[in-house]
Amino acid sequence: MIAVRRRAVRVLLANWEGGHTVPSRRLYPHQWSWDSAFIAIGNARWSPRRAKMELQALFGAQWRDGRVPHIVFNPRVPEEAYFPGPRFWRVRAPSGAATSGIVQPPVHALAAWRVYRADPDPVFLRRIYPRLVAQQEFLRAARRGPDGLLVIVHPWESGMDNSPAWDVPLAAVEPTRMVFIRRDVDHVAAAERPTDLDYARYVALAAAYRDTGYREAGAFAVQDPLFNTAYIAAETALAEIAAVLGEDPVPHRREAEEATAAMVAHLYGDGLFHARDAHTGKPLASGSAAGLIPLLLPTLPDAVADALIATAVNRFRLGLGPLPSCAPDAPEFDPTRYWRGPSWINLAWLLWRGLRRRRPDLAEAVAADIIRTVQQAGFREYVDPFTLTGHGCEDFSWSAALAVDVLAEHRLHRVPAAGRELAQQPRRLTELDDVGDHMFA
Ligand code: 2M8
Repeated sequence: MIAVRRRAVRVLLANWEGGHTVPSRRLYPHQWSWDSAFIAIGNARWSPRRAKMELQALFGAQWRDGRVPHIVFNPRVPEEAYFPGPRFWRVRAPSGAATSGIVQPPVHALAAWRVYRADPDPVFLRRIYPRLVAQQEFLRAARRGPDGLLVIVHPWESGMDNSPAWDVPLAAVEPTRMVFIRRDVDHVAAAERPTDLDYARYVALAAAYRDTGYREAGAFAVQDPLFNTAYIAAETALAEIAAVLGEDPVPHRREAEEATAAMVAHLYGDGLFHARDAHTGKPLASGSAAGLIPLLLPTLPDAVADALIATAVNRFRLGLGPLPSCAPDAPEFDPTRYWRGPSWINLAWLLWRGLRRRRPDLAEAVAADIIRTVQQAGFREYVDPFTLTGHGCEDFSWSAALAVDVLAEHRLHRVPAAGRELAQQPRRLTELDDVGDHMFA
């Protein structure tokens, strides 16, 4: 276990850019929004200082309207290193940083709250709170429909880019005629990534949104259960943060309750939450694991939670192996292609958090699978849920960070006594010593 934690911290150190962490040195050489939240959650366990810097760097590129862009570009990285880069997005944050103009699931308040819990620093909390509130206000102002649900305008905003849930709405998007060079397939086998046709549609959608000044949804407008859950979990975390800061937590709690009720009313059916096409009002039934993530919500009705758990066990094989990103019985399931079946540690982590209160036994199984995955495959971007063979890039930051978080929680009651004593001894790790981080805190 200690070896896993050390290896994970080494990945995080190697991907550290001095103020933020890249998801992967070659495939994703800039700062990504929800990656940074997951990275901060893991870093809080060994270097709260880096965890705070990570979130502060991201929110340093927040736009005036409150949006937190999904990529903050590193000016030292050449344009050709990643597509679509700054020349495509053509926009800068007030800080001067080149950014993208779309967003990702707002898991940052949850991250900030966990960072504070690991290192109760009121100055950090006081600084970040208004920024987190502004992030939520942007989503309410720009993305909320009359039914109370948030809309995403690009598959990249879901974080689960080529999820089978997007197949139908994406098919309605006219692929771009622009000539572009994909950089992702220089680093990862094309068979594990979205197709060229998917990419031509992603680019068309992003360009169309850009051309409205990043204001008007185009052909793709969907209500995603994961994105909406992240938003509600953020309100729940903001209520905790507000209470510490002497602000009023009640509006955050009320918002979380109302938005949960809206999700149940509009996105729930047959034991799983489903995305919905905001243009047509039609559900996008897909077997995506995004539909299980609402288990995170504290005011989810018990009957709904029980049904989700039954689905997780029966359709997603929970307890038998790592969580697939798509139910293996769905016709679109592909165990090695990106978000269409492989197991991703961030989804497993969210489910782990969601199961802890209701089904600690299953939560324990999910946590054990996360650790088994990284022990067997290393910190790969995703793994085949049946064979645990690693796919996508290596040394992927959130796989390392979230494994550190899971281990931190499990360590004291899972690691045998001798291991525990060892863990409490100071260790020499010179890269860490000089910055005051604490490997085994
Ligand atoms: C993937 O998405 C980017 C586009 O944002 C890409 O494929 O180039 C997704 O897995 C996304 O969830 C993740 O945040 C990003 C960086 O890890 O990579």
